[in-house]
Amino acid sequence: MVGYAFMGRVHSQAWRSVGAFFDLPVKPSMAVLSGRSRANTEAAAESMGWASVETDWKELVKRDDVHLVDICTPGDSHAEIAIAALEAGKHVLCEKPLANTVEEAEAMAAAARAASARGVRSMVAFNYRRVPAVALARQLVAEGRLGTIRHVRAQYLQDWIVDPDFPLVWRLQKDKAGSGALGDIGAHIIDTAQFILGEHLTGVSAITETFIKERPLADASAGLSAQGGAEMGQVTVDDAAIFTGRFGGGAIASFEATRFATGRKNALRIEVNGSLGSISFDFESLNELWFHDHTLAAEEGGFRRVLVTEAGHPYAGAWWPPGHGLGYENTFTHEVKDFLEAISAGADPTPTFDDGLQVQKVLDAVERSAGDDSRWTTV
Ligand code: 4PW
Repeated sequence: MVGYAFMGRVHSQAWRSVGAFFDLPVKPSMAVLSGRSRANTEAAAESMGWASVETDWKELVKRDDVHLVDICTPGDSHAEIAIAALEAGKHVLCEKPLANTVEEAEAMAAAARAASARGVRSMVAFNYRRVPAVALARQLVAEGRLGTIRHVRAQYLQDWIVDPDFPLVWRLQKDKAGSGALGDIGAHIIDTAQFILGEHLTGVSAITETFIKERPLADASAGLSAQGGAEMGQVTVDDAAIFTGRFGGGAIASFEATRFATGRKNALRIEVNGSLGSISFDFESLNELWFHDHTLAAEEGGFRRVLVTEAGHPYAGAWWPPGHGLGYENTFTHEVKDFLEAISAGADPTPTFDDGLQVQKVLDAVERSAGDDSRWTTV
């Protein structure tokens, strides 16, 4: 694994626990963690269960005991690490968004296609696909239970940078993160919506906004919290992005990604309306999927709560008895489980780097539209 901050911690938890809950064809062994500071990387490796450390990811990629590289760094290093790892014959799991630009994502997808022909697999870490309720929503759509899809309403709402004194962490710097709320959390709702529908967005019209243009430089940061100093720096990404879009199958959609929705912590919400019914999901209640079956008599209709914790629900049976529920970390465990199974089966896992590239193209279309008075922009 490369990187040991927030994503590194949650991916480590997934690698540690996956073999205890799923009957796997191969057993992962956590060989080496890479980070720039030896002392910090050693401390992280010790607490998270990695057997050794490297201070240069290029050394990690060369090692014979490394068969899979998990990239948990900011977006500015994804392309270089992923392409080097794939060329060295290592399977690659890469955090989202796949890259900071479409050009980088194209190079990564090309490397992934070439590697796939040699049996080397890659996957982009859109973890919310692996929430049991989201996987169930996709099943219901695929089974036709919602009929023809007319509307998608997707939001990803957070509030962790509302305070103007919150420091300029890497997620607020274009050269590190590519974009702001758009790429960090908007990418998730784009992927989740496309996953549930099994279709792609074909065009968008967008606005973006940066509410706080300058912030204190960050002295230290961990996960989504940080301390700042007295010196100020420019915010170079969007704080919020809103866009409308159209899906290949004709559904129309609205998307909203913001870190300024006070009171909303990690509210990834999606509602889909079809001719035969609707589903509604909110990550802040991740064990629930709300389902309205429009084929019922009007007197019996209405949204009902499906508690997605039954053994027959996607992923849920491997964990706890019905009603005991899962959390954020479990979605990453499901991700690595599916990745290991695909490697073992000799198949490309999803989402592929081509899927990551397609999301990157949507992000790019959103930015182009927002920069051109919300002009309708083809993906
Ligand atoms: O990928 C996203 C992150 O970058 C996460 O799912 C949530 O938003 C938590 O942190 C950020």
